[in-house]
Amino acid sequence: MKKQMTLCIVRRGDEVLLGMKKCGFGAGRWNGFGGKLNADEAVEQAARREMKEEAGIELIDLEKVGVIDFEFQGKVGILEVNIFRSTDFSGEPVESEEMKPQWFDLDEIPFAQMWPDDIHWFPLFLAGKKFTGRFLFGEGEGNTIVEQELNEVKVL
Ligand code: S76
Repeated sequence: MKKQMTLCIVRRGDEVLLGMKKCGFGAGRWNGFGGKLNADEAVEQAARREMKEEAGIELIDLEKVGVIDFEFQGKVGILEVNIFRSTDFSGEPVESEEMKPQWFDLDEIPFAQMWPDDIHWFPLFLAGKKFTGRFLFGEGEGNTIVEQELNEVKVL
């Protein structure tokens, strides 16, 4: 069974907005903003809601740019992460219970403190490409990629 998730990264000129995840899945890592879909919610609607809940901003534009399936050895199920890019929003990012937002220059993205898959697909994201992929993580803290596949696509 696939569980759909959203992940949104805001780009503003030569910077991206990431958040330090303070608790739960992926705590201690810089990440985009997102999460699970509510019942009867569309993926894009969930992406907007999560951005508002976790960073306090309302997205003006939103484009789906990637879909990556994640699996974890020893765990049942597939996380289908729908990745969005936004370049315009209203409000100012504020810290929430879950996330501490921070802008990063494109040449200072903290890959060592992010999910290990990010270093692979971020270049496609930053180049304005669309992509699909699959990553299998080993047992443990999600530090080891066991299998990976990543493809640039024309349409999603
Ligand atoms: O960039 C990522 N964000 C997540 O929430 C999970 N990667 C990832 N990989 C498991």
